Amino acid sequence: MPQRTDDLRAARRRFLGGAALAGTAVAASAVSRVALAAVPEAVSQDTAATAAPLQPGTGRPYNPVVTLNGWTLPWRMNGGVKEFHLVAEPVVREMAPGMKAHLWGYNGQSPGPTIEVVGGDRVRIYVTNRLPEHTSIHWHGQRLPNGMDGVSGLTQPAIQPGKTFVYEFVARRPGTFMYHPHADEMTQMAMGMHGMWITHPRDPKRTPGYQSVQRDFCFLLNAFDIEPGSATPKIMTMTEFNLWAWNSRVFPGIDSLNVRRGDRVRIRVGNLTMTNHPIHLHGHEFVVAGTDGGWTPPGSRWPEVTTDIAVGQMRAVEFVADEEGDWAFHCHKSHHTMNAMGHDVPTMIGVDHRGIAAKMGQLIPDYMVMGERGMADMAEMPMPLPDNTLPMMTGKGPFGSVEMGGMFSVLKVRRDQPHGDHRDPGWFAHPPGTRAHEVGAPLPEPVRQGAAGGSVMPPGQPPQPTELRARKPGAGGHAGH
Ligand SMILES: [Cu+2]
Repeated sequence: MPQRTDDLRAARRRFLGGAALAGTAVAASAVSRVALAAVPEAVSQDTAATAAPLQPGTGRPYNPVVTLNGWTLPWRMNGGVKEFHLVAEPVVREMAPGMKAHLWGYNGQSPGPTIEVVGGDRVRIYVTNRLPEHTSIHWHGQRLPNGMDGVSGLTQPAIQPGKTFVYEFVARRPGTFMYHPHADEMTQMAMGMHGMWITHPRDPKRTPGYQSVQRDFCFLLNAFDIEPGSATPKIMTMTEFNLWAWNSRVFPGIDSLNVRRGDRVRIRVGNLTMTNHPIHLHGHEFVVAGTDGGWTPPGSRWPEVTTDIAVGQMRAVEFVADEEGDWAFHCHKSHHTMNAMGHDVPTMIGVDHRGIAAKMGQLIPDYMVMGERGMADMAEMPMPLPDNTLPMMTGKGPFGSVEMGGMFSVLKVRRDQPHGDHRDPGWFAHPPGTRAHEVGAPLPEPVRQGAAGGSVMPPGQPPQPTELRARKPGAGGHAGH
């Protein structure tokens, strides 16, 4: 049937062209009846850049999210149903410039694309398995028919390699969700298989707890154990991960969050690592406006600058970005703002290494002394690294190295950032007199506490003899003899 094949090809070209060129979903009218009967084309992404928000061209309107170092999956409307096609497959993910990981993901990247729908949408998701083993997808947090919950063995047979399954349900509850396999979870999640799902409110004004924002960001917390010099995660690792990532990116590979001063900002974070992450924002207070269960009643919120996100949880924090500048935004576990390196390095602060390096150098030409003044030298050290390995702390800021890796980014607040523009405005120019700087004046002698006592341990007290008084059981309260 040459005619039918040509129709299909043309429809596919239109579908792909619309998605790739205009960055918008394709109108259902552009796709022929024949093509609609087929499984929709799977759109793939080949870059880890933050895609511009995908403005909905079809279906109910909504304000799209920005997925940090990610993208939103285009869909097609088919008889009033929103149709998506996810492909589970091995991917190569650049975690930061200079380091690529061999992961498993969806549609070319890890994490998979964000899925954005509107409350009340009927959603049909085709899932094709191009992995070497079976899989399934669980729609974490959703209200849906039990048989669509995606737990292989429990609610459905697993999707075997080469097979395509279809899930269909109505997105009932607005909020922030995730998706991930519920088949060989340990392997597939450790390899980077997960994604975000946003259900926008159908009627924002009548959704309790929901407030419209100018900027709506989302990302997942994930973690990998990839040995320096290699590219594939060790899937048996339970606690000793060495790459703490946001959307399978590590600083300085994580894009900044760029907003206009005065914008109301929402940041949605989902945690699919094996530990909790206290996420901390500088310069502003936020409230937790959304959790796994939906939008929180405004009366239950309190201001925070750090919120802990437990394993399997989602949090949506909101604030008004009313302070200009480059504000650090990071996990507050200090080891989570570092990249891969041996974690068995002894603490050497205060150890005098003079002479050691020269002696060792006669035996081991590349020997270098690490950490006797702290570990900050590591950021500057011209140390030979194995191929495909990031330095432990690598970021470059306008005033020198930013001694971090891992779960770290920057909230950039600018008065002249155009509305709706997500491009990086560059580094902040501090107004004169508003930046910490070196003092040139001579230092006075430090004032010491003069007298012994108070909080100072009195020196030179001779040890006092200790008298031991034993009490015999049942001795009627008499002291020992
Ligand atoms: Cu953390």
